[in-house]
Amino acid sequence: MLLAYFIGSPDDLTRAQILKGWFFVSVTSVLLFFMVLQAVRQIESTNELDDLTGLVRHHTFQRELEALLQRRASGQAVVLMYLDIRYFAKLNQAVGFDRADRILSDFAGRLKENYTAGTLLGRLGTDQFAVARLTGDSREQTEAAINQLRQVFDQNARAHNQELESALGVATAPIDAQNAKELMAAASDAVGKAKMANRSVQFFNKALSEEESQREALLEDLREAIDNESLTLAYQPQYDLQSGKINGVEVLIRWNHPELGFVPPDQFIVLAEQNNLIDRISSFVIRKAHQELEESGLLDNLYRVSINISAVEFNSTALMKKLVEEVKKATGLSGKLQMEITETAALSEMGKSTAIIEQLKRSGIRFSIDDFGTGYTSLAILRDLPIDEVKIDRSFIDGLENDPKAHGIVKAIVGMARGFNMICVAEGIETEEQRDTLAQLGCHEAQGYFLARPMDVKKLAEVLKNRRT
Ligand code: G
Ligand code: G
Ligand code: MN
Repeated sequence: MLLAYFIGSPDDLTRAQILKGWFFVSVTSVLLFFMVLQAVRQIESTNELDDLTGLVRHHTFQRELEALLQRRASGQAVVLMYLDIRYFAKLNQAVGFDRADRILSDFAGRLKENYTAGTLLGRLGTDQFAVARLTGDSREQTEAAINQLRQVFDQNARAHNQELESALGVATAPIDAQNAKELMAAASDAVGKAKMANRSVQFFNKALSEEESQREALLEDLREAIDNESLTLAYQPQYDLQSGKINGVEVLIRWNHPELGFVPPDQFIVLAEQNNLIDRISSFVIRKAHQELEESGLLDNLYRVSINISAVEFNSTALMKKLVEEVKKATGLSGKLQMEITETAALSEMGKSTAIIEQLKRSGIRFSIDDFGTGYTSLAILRDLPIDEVKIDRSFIDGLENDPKAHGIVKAIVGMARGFNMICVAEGIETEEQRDTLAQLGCHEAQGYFLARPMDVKKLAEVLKNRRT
Protein backbone atom coordinates (compact mmCIF):
# COMPACT_ATOMS: atom_id res chain seq x y z
CA MET A 1 0.00 0.00 0.00
CA LEU A 2 1.15 3.50 -0.82
CA LEU A 3 0.60 4.85 2.74
CA ALA A 4 2.67 2.03 4.26
CA TYR A 5 5.48 2.81 1.90
CA PHE A 6 5.69 6.47 3.04
CA ILE A 7 4.96 6.05 6.76
CA GLY A 8 7.36 4.08 8.95
CA SER A 9 5.79 3.18 12.37
CA PRO A 10 2.57 1.13 12.68
CA ASP A 11 1.11 3.81 15.04
CA ASP A 12 1.53 6.51 12.44
CA LEU A 13 0.03 4.18 9.91
CA THR A 14 -3.17 3.65 11.96
CA ARG A 15 -3.57 7.40 12.49
CA ALA A 16 -3.09 8.05 8.82
CA GLN A 17 -5.68 5.44 7.96
CA ILE A 18 -8.24 7.02 10.33
CA LEU A 19 -7.55 10.41 8.74
CA LYS A 20 -7.98 8.90 5.33
CA GLY A 21 -11.30 7.40 6.41
CA TRP A 22 -12.59 10.76 7.66
CA PHE A 23 -11.43 12.41 4.50
CA PHE A 24 -13.52 10.10 2.34
CA VAL A 25 -16.53 10.42 4.62
CA SER A 26 -16.39 14.23 4.39
CA VAL A 27 -16.01 14.29 0.63
CA THR A 28 -18.89 11.88 0.22
CA SER A 29 -21.19 13.86 2.53
CA VAL A 30 -20.42 17.12 0.76
CA LEU A 31 -21.21 15.44 -2.55
CA LEU A 32 -24.41 13.91 -1.16
CA PHE A 33 -25.47 17.27 0.27
CA PHE A 34 -25.22 18.98 -3.09
CA MET A 35 -27.01 16.17 -4.85
CA VAL A 36 -29.92 16.35 -2.42
CA LEU A 37 -30.02 20.13 -2.70
CA GLN A 38 -30.23 19.90 -6.45
CA ALA A 39 -33.00 17.32 -6.27
CA VAL A 40 -34.99 19.51 -3.87
CA ARG A 41 -34.60 22.47 -6.18
CA GLN A 42 -35.80 20.42 -9.08
CA ILE A 43 -38.86 19.30 -7.16
CA GLU A 44 -39.55 22.90 -6.19
CA SER A 45 -39.30 24.12 -9.74
CA THR A 46 -41.52 21.40 -11.15
CA ASN A 47 -44.13 22.19 -8.53
CA GLU A 48 -43.43 25.86 -9.05
CA LEU A 49 -45.46 26.93 -6.08
CA ASP A 50 -45.47 30.61 -5.37
CA ASP A 51 -44.17 31.21 -1.82
CA LEU A 52 -46.42 34.13 -1.03
CA THR A 53 -49.76 32.78 -2.23
CA GLY A 54 -49.24 29.05 -2.56
CA LEU A 55 -50.62 29.28 -6.09
CA VAL A 56 -48.96 27.60 -9.06
CA ARG A 57 -46.74 29.50 -11.42
CA HIS A 58 -46.80 29.80 -15.18
CA HIS A 59 -45.50 26.39 -16.29
CA THR A 60 -47.55 24.32 -13.93
CA PHE A 61 -50.60 26.40 -14.70
CA GLN A 62 -50.12 25.77 -18.40
CA ARG A 63 -49.77 22.02 -17.81
CA GLU A 64 -52.89 21.89 -15.67
CA LEU A 65 -54.77 24.02 -18.20
CA GLU A 66 -53.84 21.56 -20.93
CA ALA A 67 -55.29 18.76 -18.80
CA LEU A 68 -58.45 20.80 -18.21
CA LEU A 69 -58.82 21.30 -21.96
CA GLN A 70 -58.57 17.54 -22.41
CA ARG A 71 -61.39 17.03 -19.91
CA ARG A 72 -63.68 19.46 -21.76
CA ALA A 73 -66.78 17.73 -23.09
CA SER A 74 -68.58 18.93 -26.20
CA GLY A 75 -70.94 21.80 -25.42
CA GLN A 76 -68.52 22.96 -22.74
CA ALA A 77 -66.02 25.76 -22.88
CA VAL A 78 -62.90 26.55 -20.88
CA VAL A 79 -62.84 30.15 -19.86
CA LEU A 80 -59.49 31.63 -18.90
CA MET A 81 -59.37 34.96 -17.11
CA TYR A 82 -56.24 36.98 -16.47
CA LEU A 83 -56.67 39.49 -13.70
CA ASP A 84 -54.20 42.31 -13.45
CA ILE A 85 -54.19 44.63 -10.47
CA ARG A 86 -53.89 48.14 -11.84
CA TYR A 87 -51.35 50.53 -10.40
CA PHE A 88 -49.91 47.91 -8.08
CA ALA A 89 -46.59 49.75 -7.96
CA LYS A 90 -48.43 52.76 -6.54
CA LEU A 91 -50.09 50.57 -3.94
CA ASN A 92 -46.68 49.21 -2.97
CA GLN A 93 -45.46 52.73 -2.46
CA ALA A 94 -48.53 53.83 -0.58
CA VAL A 95 -48.90 50.98 1.90
CA GLY A 96 -45.47 49.34 1.87
CA PHE A 97 -44.39 45.93 0.64
CA ASP A 98 -45.62 43.97 3.66
CA ARG A 99 -49.20 45.16 3.45
CA ALA A 100 -49.22 44.90 -0.31
CA ASP A 101 -48.01 41.32 0.05
CA ARG A 102 -50.82 40.61 2.49
CA ILE A 103 -53.36 42.00 0.04
CA LEU A 104 -52.01 39.60 -2.57
CA SER A 105 -51.98 36.55 -0.30
CA ASP A 106 -55.45 37.32 1.05
CA PHE A 107 -56.75 37.63 -2.49
CA ALA A 108 -55.28 34.20 -3.25
CA GLY A 109 -56.92 32.89 -0.08
CA ARG A 110 -60.29 34.22 -1.17
CA LEU A 111 -59.86 32.66 -4.60
CA LYS A 112 -59.21 29.28 -2.98
CA GLU A 113 -62.30 29.67 -0.76
CA ASN A 114 -64.56 30.74 -3.59
CA TYR A 115 -63.66 28.19 -6.17
CA THR A 116 -63.95 24.44 -6.10
CA ALA A 117 -61.04 22.15 -6.79
CA GLY A 118 -61.95 21.89 -10.46
CA THR A 119 -61.03 25.55 -11.02
CA LEU A 120 -57.40 26.28 -11.82
CA LEU A 121 -55.80 29.15 -9.98
CA GLY A 122 -52.39 30.61 -10.66
CA ARG A 123 -50.19 33.56 -9.97
CA LEU A 124 -48.45 34.50 -13.17
CA GLY A 125 -46.79 37.74 -12.22
CA THR A 126 -46.42 40.07 -9.26
CA ASP A 127 -49.90 41.46 -9.68
CA GLN A 128 -51.30 39.08 -12.24
CA PHE A 129 -53.54 36.11 -11.44
CA ALA A 130 -55.14 33.51 -13.64
CA VAL A 131 -58.40 31.64 -13.18
CA ALA A 132 -59.54 28.91 -15.56
CA ARG A 133 -62.62 26.75 -15.38
CA LEU A 134 -65.08 24.73 -17.36
CA THR A 135 -68.34 26.50 -18.18
CA GLY A 136 -71.18 26.02 -20.59
CA ASP A 137 -70.45 27.69 -23.89
CA SER A 138 -73.00 30.50 -23.59
CA ARG A 139 -71.99 34.12 -23.22
CA GLU A 140 -74.12 34.43 -20.04
CA GLN A 141 -72.12 31.71 -18.34
CA THR A 142 -68.85 33.38 -19.26
CA GLU A 143 -70.16 36.65 -17.92
CA ALA A 144 -71.22 35.02 -14.69
CA ALA A 145 -67.69 33.67 -14.28
CA ILE A 146 -66.27 37.16 -14.90
CA ASN A 147 -68.59 38.77 -12.37
CA GLN A 148 -67.74 36.22 -9.74
CA LEU A 149 -64.03 36.89 -10.12
CA ARG A 150 -64.52 40.64 -9.99
CA GLN A 151 -66.61 40.29 -6.85
CA VAL A 152 -63.91 38.28 -5.09
CA PHE A 153 -61.38 40.93 -6.05
CA ASP A 154 -63.56 43.81 -4.84
CA GLN A 155 -64.35 42.05 -1.55
CA ASN A 156 -60.65 41.66 -0.87
CA ALA A 157 -59.95 45.31 -1.72
CA ARG A 158 -62.76 46.41 0.63
CA ALA A 159 -61.48 44.17 3.40
CA HIS A 160 -58.17 46.00 3.13
CA ASN A 161 -59.78 49.43 2.84
CA GLN A 162 -58.19 49.99 -0.53
CA GLU A 163 -59.70 51.28 -3.71
CA LEU A 164 -58.20 48.83 -6.13
CA GLU A 165 -58.93 48.45 -9.81
CA SER A 166 -58.53 45.30 -11.79
CA ALA A 167 -58.25 44.66 -15.49
CA LEU A 168 -59.56 41.36 -16.82
CA GLY A 169 -58.50 39.70 -20.04
CA VAL A 170 -60.79 36.86 -21.09
CA ALA A 171 -60.25 34.10 -23.62
CA THR A 172 -62.24 30.93 -24.16
CA ALA A 173 -61.45 27.58 -25.72
CA PRO A 174 -62.18 26.21 -28.22
CA ILE A 175 -63.23 29.50 -29.91
CA ASP A 176 -60.11 31.54 -29.25
CA ALA A 177 -57.52 28.80 -28.99
CA GLN A 178 -56.87 25.11 -29.46
CA ASN A 179 -54.33 24.48 -26.73
CA ALA A 180 -53.22 25.84 -23.37
CA LYS A 181 -50.32 27.85 -24.71
CA GLU A 182 -52.50 29.63 -27.28
CA LEU A 183 -55.25 30.22 -24.76
CA MET A 184 -52.82 31.81 -22.34
CA ALA A 185 -51.38 33.98 -25.11
CA ALA A 186 -54.92 35.07 -26.00
CA ALA A 187 -55.82 35.99 -22.41
CA SER A 188 -52.53 37.81 -22.04
CA ASP A 189 -53.18 39.75 -25.24
CA ALA A 190 -56.64 40.66 -23.98
CA VAL A 191 -55.49 41.85 -20.56
CA GLY A 192 -52.82 43.97 -22.24
CA LYS A 193 -55.49 45.63 -24.36
CA ALA A 194 -57.75 46.11 -21.34
CA LYS A 195 -54.97 47.98 -19.58
CA MET A 196 -54.09 50.05 -22.59
CA ALA A 197 -57.70 51.06 -23.17
CA ASN A 198 -58.36 51.50 -19.45
CA ARG A 199 -61.12 48.95 -19.54
CA SER A 200 -62.10 46.63 -16.74
CA VAL A 201 -62.87 43.69 -19.02
CA GLN A 202 -61.58 42.85 -22.46
CA PHE A 203 -62.45 39.75 -24.46
CA PHE A 204 -59.84 38.35 -26.77
CA ASN A 205 -60.49 39.41 -30.33
CA LYS A 206 -58.76 37.37 -32.97
CA ALA A 207 -59.31 39.81 -35.84
CA LEU A 208 -57.90 42.70 -33.80
CA SER A 209 -54.98 40.66 -32.74
CA GLU A 210 -54.20 39.54 -36.28
CA GLU A 211 -54.32 43.12 -37.48
CA GLU A 212 -51.91 43.99 -34.75
CA SER A 213 -49.51 41.21 -35.57
CA GLN A 214 -49.55 42.36 -39.19
CA ARG A 215 -48.63 45.81 -37.98
CA GLU A 216 -45.89 44.32 -35.85
CA ALA A 217 -44.54 42.43 -38.85
CA LEU A 218 -44.67 45.56 -41.00
CA LEU A 219 -42.86 47.47 -38.28
CA GLU A 220 -40.13 44.83 -38.16
CA ASP A 221 -39.74 45.03 -41.93
CA LEU A 222 -39.61 48.81 -41.77
CA ARG A 223 -36.83 48.64 -39.16
CA GLU A 224 -34.95 46.33 -41.45
CA ALA A 225 -35.50 48.55 -44.47
CA ILE A 226 -34.15 51.51 -42.52
CA ASP A 227 -31.16 49.48 -41.31
CA ASN A 228 -30.36 48.24 -44.81
CA GLU A 229 -31.10 51.61 -46.38
CA SER A 230 -33.41 49.90 -48.84
CA LEU A 231 -35.87 52.79 -48.84
CA THR A 232 -35.61 54.97 -51.93
CA LEU A 233 -36.36 58.54 -52.90
CA ALA A 234 -38.59 60.11 -55.51
CA TYR A 235 -38.38 63.76 -56.57
CA GLN A 236 -41.33 65.81 -57.77
CA PRO A 237 -40.51 69.08 -59.57
CA GLN A 238 -42.12 72.35 -58.58
CA TYR A 239 -42.66 74.83 -61.41
CA ASP A 240 -42.64 78.59 -61.44
CA LEU A 241 -46.08 79.53 -62.81
CA GLN A 242 -44.81 82.66 -64.58
CA SER A 243 -41.65 81.36 -66.27
CA GLY A 244 -42.49 77.66 -66.42
CA LYS A 245 -39.07 76.85 -65.00
CA ILE A 246 -38.37 74.29 -62.31
CA ASN A 247 -37.51 76.07 -59.07
CA GLY A 248 -37.27 73.14 -56.76
CA VAL A 249 -38.21 69.58 -55.99
CA GLU A 250 -40.07 67.86 -53.20
CA VAL A 251 -38.31 64.74 -51.95
CA LEU A 252 -40.70 61.85 -51.25
CA ILE A 253 -39.76 58.63 -49.57
CA ARG A 254 -40.63 55.30 -51.19
CA TRP A 255 -40.72 51.79 -49.81
CA ASN A 256 -40.74 48.87 -52.17
CA HIS A 257 -41.48 45.97 -49.85
CA PRO A 258 -40.03 42.61 -50.96
CA GLU A 259 -43.41 40.83 -50.63
CA LEU A 260 -46.06 43.52 -50.34
CA GLY A 261 -44.73 45.71 -53.13
CA PHE A 262 -45.19 49.48 -52.87
CA VAL A 263 -46.25 50.50 -49.37
CA PRO A 264 -47.66 54.05 -49.32
CA PRO A 265 -45.79 56.47 -47.05
CA ASP A 266 -49.06 57.48 -45.37
CA GLN A 267 -49.00 54.00 -43.88
CA PHE A 268 -45.43 53.59 -42.80
CA ILE A 269 -44.72 57.20 -41.80
CA VAL A 270 -47.37 56.92 -39.09
CA LEU A 271 -45.83 53.64 -37.99
CA ALA A 272 -42.41 55.31 -37.87
CA GLU A 273 -43.84 58.21 -35.88
CA GLN A 274 -45.37 55.89 -33.32
CA ASN A 275 -42.25 53.80 -32.90
CA ASN A 276 -39.44 56.30 -32.63
CA LEU A 277 -38.18 55.71 -36.13
CA ILE A 278 -39.16 59.00 -37.71
CA ASP A 279 -35.83 60.69 -36.99
CA ARG A 280 -34.00 57.87 -38.74
CA ILE A 281 -36.21 58.33 -41.78
CA SER A 282 -35.52 62.06 -41.90
CA SER A 283 -31.79 61.45 -41.49
CA PHE A 284 -31.90 58.97 -44.34
CA VAL A 285 -33.82 61.37 -46.59
CA ILE A 286 -31.35 64.20 -45.98
CA ARG A 287 -28.31 61.98 -46.47
CA LYS A 288 -29.62 60.18 -49.52
CA ALA A 289 -30.99 63.28 -51.27
CA HIS A 290 -27.66 65.01 -50.68
CA GLN A 291 -25.76 62.07 -52.10
CA GLU A 292 -27.99 61.49 -55.14
CA LEU A 293 -28.35 65.13 -56.16
CA GLU A 294 -24.64 65.83 -55.69
CA GLU A 295 -23.48 62.74 -57.57
CA SER A 296 -25.68 63.55 -60.53
CA GLY A 297 -24.63 67.19 -60.49
CA LEU A 298 -28.18 68.48 -60.07
CA LEU A 299 -27.72 70.66 -57.02
CA ASP A 300 -26.66 73.64 -59.12
CA ASN A 301 -29.84 73.43 -61.17
CA LEU A 302 -32.17 73.64 -58.21
CA TYR A 303 -32.91 76.62 -56.03
CA ARG A 304 -34.69 74.54 -53.48
CA VAL A 305 -34.96 70.98 -52.20
CA SER A 306 -37.96 70.35 -49.95
CA ILE A 307 -38.13 67.47 -47.53
CA ASN A 308 -41.07 66.42 -45.38
CA ILE A 309 -40.54 66.62 -41.66
CA SER A 310 -43.14 65.19 -39.35
CA ALA A 311 -44.82 67.32 -36.73
CA VAL A 312 -43.64 64.72 -34.21
CA GLU A 313 -40.14 65.98 -34.88
CA PHE A 314 -41.08 69.64 -34.68
CA ASN A 315 -42.75 68.91 -31.36
CA SER A 316 -39.59 67.49 -29.85
CA THR A 317 -36.44 69.40 -28.98
CA ALA A 318 -34.37 66.21 -28.94
CA LEU A 319 -35.50 65.18 -32.42
CA MET A 320 -34.94 68.69 -33.75
CA LYS A 321 -31.37 68.56 -32.43
CA LYS A 322 -30.75 65.33 -34.31
CA LEU A 323 -32.14 66.93 -37.42
CA VAL A 324 -29.79 69.89 -37.03
CA GLU A 325 -26.82 67.48 -36.79
CA GLU A 326 -27.85 65.73 -39.98
CA VAL A 327 -28.37 69.00 -41.83
CA LYS A 328 -24.89 70.20 -40.79
CA LYS A 329 -23.33 67.13 -42.35
CA ALA A 330 -25.05 67.66 -45.71
CA THR A 331 -23.06 70.78 -46.57
CA GLY A 332 -23.77 70.93 -50.32
CA LEU A 333 -27.48 70.57 -49.74
CA SER A 334 -28.12 72.58 -46.62
CA GLY A 335 -28.14 75.95 -48.39
CA LYS A 336 -31.06 74.78 -50.55
CA LEU A 337 -32.94 72.81 -47.97
CA GLN A 338 -36.54 73.53 -47.12
CA MET A 339 -38.50 71.66 -44.50
CA GLU A 340 -42.16 70.97 -45.13
CA ILE A 341 -44.01 70.52 -41.91
CA THR A 342 -46.38 67.66 -42.53
CA GLU A 343 -49.30 67.55 -40.24
CA THR A 344 -49.60 63.88 -39.52
CA ALA A 345 -49.58 64.90 -35.88
CA ALA A 346 -50.78 68.07 -34.23
CA LEU A 347 -48.27 70.84 -33.94
CA SER A 348 -48.97 71.06 -30.26
CA GLU A 349 -45.66 71.83 -28.67
CA MET A 350 -43.86 73.61 -31.43
CA GLY A 351 -43.17 76.46 -29.04
CA LYS A 352 -40.45 74.32 -27.48
CA SER A 353 -38.70 73.99 -30.82
CA THR A 354 -38.95 77.66 -31.74
CA ALA A 355 -35.35 78.34 -30.74
CA ILE A 356 -34.05 75.48 -32.85
CA ILE A 357 -36.24 76.46 -35.78
CA GLU A 358 -34.82 79.97 -35.56
CA GLN A 359 -31.30 78.57 -35.40
CA LEU A 360 -31.97 76.46 -38.51
CA LYS A 361 -33.45 79.52 -40.13
CA ARG A 362 -30.29 81.53 -39.49
CA SER A 363 -28.22 78.81 -41.13
CA GLY A 364 -30.29 79.19 -44.27
CA ILE A 365 -32.95 76.47 -43.92
CA ARG A 366 -36.40 77.45 -45.16
CA PHE A 367 -39.74 76.33 -43.81
CA SER A 368 -42.98 75.45 -45.53
CA ILE A 369 -46.42 74.52 -44.22
CA ASP A 370 -47.75 71.49 -46.09
CA ASP A 371 -51.43 70.78 -46.82
CA PHE A 372 -52.28 74.30 -45.78
CA GLY A 373 -55.93 74.87 -45.00
CA THR A 374 -56.85 71.40 -43.81
CA GLY A 375 -54.45 70.61 -41.01
CA TYR A 376 -53.88 71.89 -37.54
CA THR A 377 -51.85 74.91 -38.51
CA SER A 378 -53.20 78.09 -37.04
CA LEU A 379 -52.52 81.53 -38.36
CA ALA A 380 -50.64 82.12 -35.11
CA ILE A 381 -47.97 79.70 -36.31
CA LEU A 382 -47.53 81.77 -39.45
CA ARG A 383 -47.19 84.83 -37.26
CA ASP A 384 -44.85 83.33 -34.64
CA LEU A 385 -42.54 81.22 -36.75
CA PRO A 386 -40.34 82.21 -39.66
CA ILE A 387 -42.37 80.44 -42.36
CA ASP A 388 -41.27 80.99 -45.98
CA GLU A 389 -43.87 79.06 -47.92
CA VAL A 390 -47.39 77.68 -47.77
CA LYS A 391 -48.55 74.74 -49.86
CA ILE A 392 -52.24 74.93 -50.66
CA ASP A 393 -53.82 71.58 -49.93
CA ARG A 394 -54.64 69.34 -52.88
CA SER A 395 -58.34 69.18 -51.97
CA PHE A 396 -58.83 72.90 -52.72
CA ILE A 397 -57.04 72.59 -56.06
CA ASP A 398 -59.34 69.69 -56.84
CA GLY A 399 -62.36 71.95 -56.41
CA LEU A 400 -60.87 74.93 -58.22
CA GLU A 401 -62.91 74.47 -61.42
CA ASN A 402 -66.33 73.57 -60.06
CA ASP A 403 -66.52 74.63 -56.46
CA PRO A 404 -66.75 78.41 -55.98
CA LYS A 405 -65.94 78.04 -52.30
CA ALA A 406 -62.73 76.15 -53.03
CA HIS A 407 -61.89 78.86 -55.54
CA GLY A 408 -62.49 81.48 -52.86
CA ILE A 409 -60.28 79.65 -50.38
CA VAL A 410 -57.42 79.34 -52.86
CA LYS A 411 -57.72 83.03 -53.69
CA ALA A 412 -57.65 83.91 -50.01
CA ILE A 413 -54.61 81.74 -49.27
CA VAL A 414 -52.72 83.23 -52.22
CA GLY A 415 -53.57 86.72 -50.99
CA MET A 416 -52.53 85.91 -47.45
CA ALA A 417 -49.24 84.33 -48.55
CA ARG A 418 -48.39 87.32 -50.68
CA GLY A 419 -49.31 89.62 -47.82
CA PHE A 420 -46.93 87.79 -45.52
CA ASN A 421 -44.24 87.76 -48.22
CA MET A 422 -44.37 84.00 -48.39
CA ILE A 423 -44.03 81.79 -51.46
CA CYS A 424 -47.32 80.17 -52.39
CA VAL A 425 -47.21 76.68 -53.90
CA ALA A 426 -50.21 74.72 -55.16
CA GLU A 427 -49.96 70.94 -54.95
CA GLY A 428 -51.89 68.27 -56.83
CA ILE A 429 -52.28 70.11 -60.16
CA GLU A 430 -53.91 67.59 -62.48
CA THR A 431 -55.27 69.74 -65.32
CA GLU A 432 -54.19 72.57 -67.54
CA GLU A 433 -57.16 74.62 -66.41
CA GLN A 434 -56.10 74.33 -62.77
CA ARG A 435 -52.63 75.52 -63.68
CA ASP A 436 -53.95 78.52 -65.61
CA THR A 437 -56.38 79.53 -62.89
CA LEU A 438 -53.61 79.37 -60.30
CA ALA A 439 -51.35 81.52 -62.47
CA GLN A 440 -54.19 84.04 -62.83
CA LEU A 441 -54.76 84.14 -59.09
CA GLY A 442 -51.12 85.00 -58.59
CA CYS A 443 -49.98 81.72 -57.06
CA HIS A 444 -46.18 81.49 -57.44
CA GLU A 445 -45.53 77.82 -58.03
CA ALA A 446 -47.25 74.57 -58.84
CA GLN A 447 -46.61 70.87 -58.41
CA GLY A 448 -48.70 67.93 -59.59
CA TYR A 449 -49.22 65.03 -61.95
CA PHE A 450 -50.17 67.36 -64.81
CA LEU A 451 -46.71 68.93 -64.64
CA ALA A 452 -44.58 66.01 -63.51
CA ARG A 453 -44.99 62.90 -61.41
CA PRO A 454 -42.56 61.98 -58.64
CA MET A 455 -39.51 60.38 -60.32
CA ASP A 456 -36.15 58.89 -59.47
CA VAL A 457 -32.97 60.92 -59.69
CA LYS A 458 -32.04 59.67 -63.18
CA LYS A 459 -35.33 60.78 -64.63
CA LEU A 460 -35.05 64.07 -62.78
CA ALA A 461 -31.67 64.68 -64.43
CA GLU A 462 -33.30 64.15 -67.86
CA VAL A 463 -36.21 66.45 -67.10
CA LEU A 464 -33.89 69.19 -65.86
CA LYS A 465 -31.65 68.83 -68.91
CA ASN A 466 -34.59 69.03 -71.34
CA ARG A 467 -35.80 72.17 -69.59
CA ARG A 468 -32.49 73.89 -70.15
CA THR A 469 -32.29 73.19 -73.86
O1 G B 1 -46.21 61.00 -52.40
P1 G B 1 -46.65 60.35 -51.29
O2 G B 1 -47.63 59.27 -51.43
O3 G B 1 -45.31 59.83 -51.03
O4 G B 1 -46.86 61.07 -49.91
C1 G B 1 -47.77 60.64 -48.94
C2 G B 1 -47.55 61.38 -47.66
O5 G B 1 -46.33 60.97 -47.07
C3 G B 1 -47.45 62.89 -47.88
O6 G B 1 -48.21 63.53 -46.87
C4 G B 1 -46.01 63.16 -47.70
O7 G B 1 -45.82 64.43 -47.15
C5 G B 1 -45.55 62.08 -46.75
N1 G B 1 -44.13 61.82 -46.94
C6 G B 1 -43.52 61.47 -48.09
N2 G B 1 -42.19 61.35 -47.88
C7 G B 1 -41.95 61.66 -46.57
C8 G B 1 -40.78 61.73 -45.75
O8 G B 1 -39.66 61.53 -46.18
N3 G B 1 -40.96 62.06 -44.44
C9 G B 1 -42.18 62.33 -43.94
N4 G B 1 -42.26 62.65 -42.65
N5 G B 1 -43.30 62.26 -44.68
C10 G B 1 -43.20 61.95 -45.99
O1 G C 1 -48.71 65.88 -48.29
P1 G C 1 -47.68 66.05 -49.35
O2 G C 1 -47.74 67.34 -50.02
O3 G C 1 -46.29 65.79 -48.92
O4 G C 1 -48.08 65.02 -50.44
C1 G C 1 -47.33 64.68 -51.50
C2 G C 1 -48.10 63.58 -52.13
O5 G C 1 -48.89 64.07 -53.19
C3 G C 1 -47.27 62.49 -52.69
O6 G C 1 -47.90 61.32 -52.33
C4 G C 1 -47.39 62.67 -54.17
O7 G C 1 -47.19 61.47 -54.85
C5 G C 1 -48.80 63.19 -54.29
N1 G C 1 -49.09 63.93 -55.50
C6 G C 1 -48.26 64.72 -56.20
N2 G C 1 -48.90 65.28 -57.25
C7 G C 1 -50.18 64.83 -57.24
C8 G C 1 -51.32 65.05 -58.06
O8 G C 1 -51.32 65.78 -59.02
N3 G C 1 -52.45 64.40 -57.70
C9 G C 1 -52.52 63.60 -56.63
N4 G C 1 -53.69 63.02 -56.36
N5 G C 1 -51.46 63.38 -55.84
C10 G C 1 -50.30 63.98 -56.11
MN1 MN D 1 -45.17 67.49 -48.75
